[in-house]
Amino acid sequence: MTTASTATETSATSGPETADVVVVGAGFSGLYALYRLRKLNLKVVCFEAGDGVGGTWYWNRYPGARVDIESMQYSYSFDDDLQQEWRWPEYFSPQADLEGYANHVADRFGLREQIRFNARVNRLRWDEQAGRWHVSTERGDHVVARYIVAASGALDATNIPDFPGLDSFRGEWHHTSQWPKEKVSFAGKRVGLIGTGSTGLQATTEIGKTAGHLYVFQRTPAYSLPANNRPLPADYEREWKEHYADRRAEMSRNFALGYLPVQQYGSVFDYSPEERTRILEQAWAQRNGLLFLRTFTDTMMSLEANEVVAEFIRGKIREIVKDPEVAELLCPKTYPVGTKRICMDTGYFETFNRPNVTLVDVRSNPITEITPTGLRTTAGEYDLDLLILATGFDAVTGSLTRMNVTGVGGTDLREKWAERPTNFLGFMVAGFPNLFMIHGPGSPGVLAQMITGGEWQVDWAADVIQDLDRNGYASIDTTDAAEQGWAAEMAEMAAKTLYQHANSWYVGANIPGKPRYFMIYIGGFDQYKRRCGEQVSKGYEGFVLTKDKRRTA
Ligand code: N01
Repeated sequence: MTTASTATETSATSGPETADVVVVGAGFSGLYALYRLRKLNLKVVCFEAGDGVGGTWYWNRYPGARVDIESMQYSYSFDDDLQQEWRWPEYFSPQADLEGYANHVADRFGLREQIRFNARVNRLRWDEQAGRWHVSTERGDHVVARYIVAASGALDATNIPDFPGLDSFRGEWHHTSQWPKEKVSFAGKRVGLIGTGSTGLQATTEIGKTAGHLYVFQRTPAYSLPANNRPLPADYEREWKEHYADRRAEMSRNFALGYLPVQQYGSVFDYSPEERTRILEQAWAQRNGLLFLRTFTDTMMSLEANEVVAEFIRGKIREIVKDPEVAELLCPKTYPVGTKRICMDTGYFETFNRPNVTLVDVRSNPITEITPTGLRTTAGEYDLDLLILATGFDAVTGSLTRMNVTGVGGTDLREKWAERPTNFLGFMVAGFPNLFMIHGPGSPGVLAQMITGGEWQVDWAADVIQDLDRNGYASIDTTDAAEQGWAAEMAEMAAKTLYQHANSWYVGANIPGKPRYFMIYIGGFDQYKRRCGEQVSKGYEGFVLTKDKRRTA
């Protein structure tokens, strides 16, 4: 631990409202942060851009939006009464049920009164002299706080590609993550949908059922597995509830914070081609989505092993899709399976057997412009009444860099991260004291089950805040050296995996000009927790703690 002793006088408090902590975002992590920090008797204010709670599950209300982790797991663990009383109707919940759950939690724990809704944070400024953060919102709030917990979301900052002519489109258009609350009708309409990631697949499947005609503009095909979603049987729910404590404990100890009671079969190459196919067929039929990738131990470690699994999935696509040309276009061939977030679907490939659905290859014939009446590619023109952008997010860093954050010496976070989003332990950025990121770059965030991961990160930040207060420290920062060490540790682990072989949002490749860098800590949540714990137990090694002069004088 390094300690410094700089002036930490308080700014005049007669001006803006003051708080101990400002939480940015009332998604699942933000709600838990409110709950947890309030227990420390801190004054906490939460700013939320939307008019309701739920974060991702508030914004992404497009048709077909559904989680890809079982709801018995993808839910809060902090309160046993909550997890015993809440009932999930299906294995994988639709958006409405997740938003309903977030609202229930906000009401049950009385969190709503501390949340300022319709208040998008558009400025975070560190005042070095006072040792305080100034937080401003688009609607004019100004709060001065000691700490920030940025629970602003890893998949929050919308990516709207710079399509020429988008503003000229005379029909209705929506990005899937800013979907209107009012029902959008597709009946009798010519609908265009750009993007075939997890969102595009789910939306296509649902919209294809009712659209007059649906054109799906695909640049890169996705690997997708059957979700095998269905109503949650009562005995399954009962069994989970009886064993919740043990299962949560088991989940908290593993790589992805998931409950993974499935057999792994060793290397793909331990088996003959016939045996592999038999094992994969069984997994395809029985394993819910993501567990399929765990069938063999080397799928995510060896290109050759990965290709066996990838080709099995292509075989399934060719079986399902009747038109062989369309099937071939839907087969992903340019990146290993699992190196972009694997999708889960309920009839996506079957959708392309419908007469009212057309797949358009915009890899060979790129989109050139949006016109007042539709969309033009280098090969043709499509008349549309409704256009949907399922074009993803400026992931992991976007929600932070778009907030206009300045730290010590007025350093702008965007400039600091121009080459790569350096930080220490995925929690803190050097020169931006007292700002804790949740699910930010450098953390396992999106590669683990995010509700439980968020709970753990919030707990860590809350424990640190408590520790600082107890020991008379005013601020915590980290150092460039610590950041470099963490970056090297992350890069070394990422280099051993296949993730570098895909142009994914994990590496920022989906945003023009974004530095290409594997932003996620890939060592697993179990190892991540150990590493964070080690740094604290070694006396906050890698951090700089500054004494509160008023308390030591
Ligand atoms: O976004 P994406 P998403 N011209 O970035 C295409 C989570 N999630 O919202 O691949 C044409 O994956 C782009 O093409 P390409 C999950 O973690 C979870 O679908 O860049 N196309 C791609 O096809 C997921 O990974 C759930 O060539 C353009 C698509 O748009 C993450 O959110 C559900 C284009 C974007 O795909 C993001 O998923 C939904 C252009 N200019 C989301 N620009 C579940 O829990 C982009 N594209 C199930």
